[in-house]
Amino acid sequence: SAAKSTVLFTKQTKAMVWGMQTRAVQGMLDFDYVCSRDEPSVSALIYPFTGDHKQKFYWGHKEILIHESYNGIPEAHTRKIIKAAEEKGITIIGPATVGGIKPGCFKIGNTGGMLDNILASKLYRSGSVAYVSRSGGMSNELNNIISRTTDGVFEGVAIGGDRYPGSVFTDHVLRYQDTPGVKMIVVLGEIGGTEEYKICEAIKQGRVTKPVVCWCIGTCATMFSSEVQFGHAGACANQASETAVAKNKALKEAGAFVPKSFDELGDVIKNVYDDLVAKGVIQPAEEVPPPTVPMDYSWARGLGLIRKPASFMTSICDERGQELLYAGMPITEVFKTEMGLGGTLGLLWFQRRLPRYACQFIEMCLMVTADHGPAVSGAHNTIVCARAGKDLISSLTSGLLTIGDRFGGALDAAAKQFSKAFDSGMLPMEFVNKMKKDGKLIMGIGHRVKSINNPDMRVQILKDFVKQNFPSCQLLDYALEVEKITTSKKPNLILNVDGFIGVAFVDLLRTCGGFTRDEADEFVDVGALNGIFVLGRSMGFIGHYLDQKRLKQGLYRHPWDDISYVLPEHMSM
Ligand code: Q5B
Repeated sequence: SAAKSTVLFTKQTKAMVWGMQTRAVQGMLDFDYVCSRDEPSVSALIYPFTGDHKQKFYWGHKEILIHESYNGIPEAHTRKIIKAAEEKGITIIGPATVGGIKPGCFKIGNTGGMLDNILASKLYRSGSVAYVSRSGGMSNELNNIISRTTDGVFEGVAIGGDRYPGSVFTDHVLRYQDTPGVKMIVVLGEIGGTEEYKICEAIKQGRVTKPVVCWCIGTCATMFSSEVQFGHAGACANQASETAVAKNKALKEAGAFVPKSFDELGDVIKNVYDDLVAKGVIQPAEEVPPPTVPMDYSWARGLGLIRKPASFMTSICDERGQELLYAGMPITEVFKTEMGLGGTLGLLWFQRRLPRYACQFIEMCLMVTADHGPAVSGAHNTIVCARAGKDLISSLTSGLLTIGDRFGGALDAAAKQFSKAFDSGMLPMEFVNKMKKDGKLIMGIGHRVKSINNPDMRVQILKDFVKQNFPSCQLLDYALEVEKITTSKKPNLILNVDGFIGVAFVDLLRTCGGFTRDEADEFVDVGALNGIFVLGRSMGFIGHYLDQKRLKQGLYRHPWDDISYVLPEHMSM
């Protein structure tokens, strides 16, 4: 088999990450960034997929894309991989481990923990102490201990808890011995197996000359009357020599620095390090602060480290909890109280639970505005659009876009004009004359086909309801006085359906007890009332769309005999 390199990781080392490990990859890239690497260490994520995929990650403040590629090596091939690695002189770490880290160069996956830990343990730059442990979790503790007692970690590897790991303690201890930057070695062994005795041999034979600080965990096993299986597969003493106590004793006798307990490990590491500094073997480098990596937003927010004003405010509906809330009312309650569509609209548009008569009035408005035949501007547009082969939404919006001051969109303007005149104390006659003088139409007055001789029953139905149920309808009464004047001039200048709903809604908002005067005015100012016509008439437009499709009507073309062609005279033949 080929000779293995002593250098496992450099600043150019690249990784392919198995699985969709996005957090681990981001952790690796943040580490790369604080280490001032020129390039990210992850070149691809190996993940089953179909098609070309890219994943977005942060590189400092910037965003970068990393490829995903498909692969699927069955577990049965693992042994072949180990054999091939042996032949090619490749070191395998694991498989059951988080991996390893070389500060300033490269880290495998989640080794070293999150960025705060990496910064706290100064893993962004190289130190003089190399370690090898079995446990990945304990390797983080070693990062912490070594960073606090020495100039830091040179390299750390957790070989994993398997009974037969891809590489063993001595593989790494010997590598560290042969690596010039490593000045002392820390080994965290454990109960089970005999690997630590190979370190003893290497020390005794003079193969390892650098100071080795070593502790085997699991000394408490002797307190149990029977054998204890610790967390790792190999962590069980099958004979006396495999106990942690026996191995610690042998290591001490071989010349390793062995503390009395794990608690003393940091002190022993510090003593050995201080001695190396005193002898001039280690010259601690000047500290250079690492580049700043922006904090991950959700992490920092979770810890309460940052705050930011929301870019979006909402107050009518909350779907985040177990139950949907309409203006704070759970949807089950909305149904329990049988508030209907009017009540639901009250919650979502006005954030109020409206009185029953108000909910009924809203529903009646939606019913009377639902449709007024195919001839009106909006329905006509919807029909033409549907016959041009367009879909429901296009046909509906084509109709809705016709709604405006002249057709169906006069509710708010009527509410405003009538309120302003009424609130300023203008008499109905004065109001009509003023509008005439200013050359303005009175919004909510006039109809193409309805008149005093052909009354609009929709308006009559609403009028009866308002008169019977509203506590007061002063603005409606005022508008009816205006209507008397306008219809005396022309019979079609009636208070139309838009005008009626506009003024009656002002009465509702002002007198139902749920709104202050300012709130009532604000709803009119922001255009809430036209919404009633839009919502109601959507029912009709959708009906017309479905009707045209059902009747299989072809493309509409307006007949020539219904068009008056008035070309400029000088152009005519
Ligand atoms: N004159 C509605 O006009 C209509 C006057 C007026 C003072 C007025 C017109 C108007 C205001 C806007 C409005 C909602 C265009 C209507 C609706 C829903 C619908 C529709 C449906 C449905 C009708 C003739 C003479 C002229 C005018 C004068 C007219 N309106 N004066 N104030 N408001 N109203 N829109 O019949 O002296 O001869 O020059 O704009 O409220 O859209 O069913 O169809 O459910 O779908 O075309 O009900 O009134 O009258 O414009 O030829 O005017 O009356 O100044 O006077 P007409 P015009 P003069 S409801």
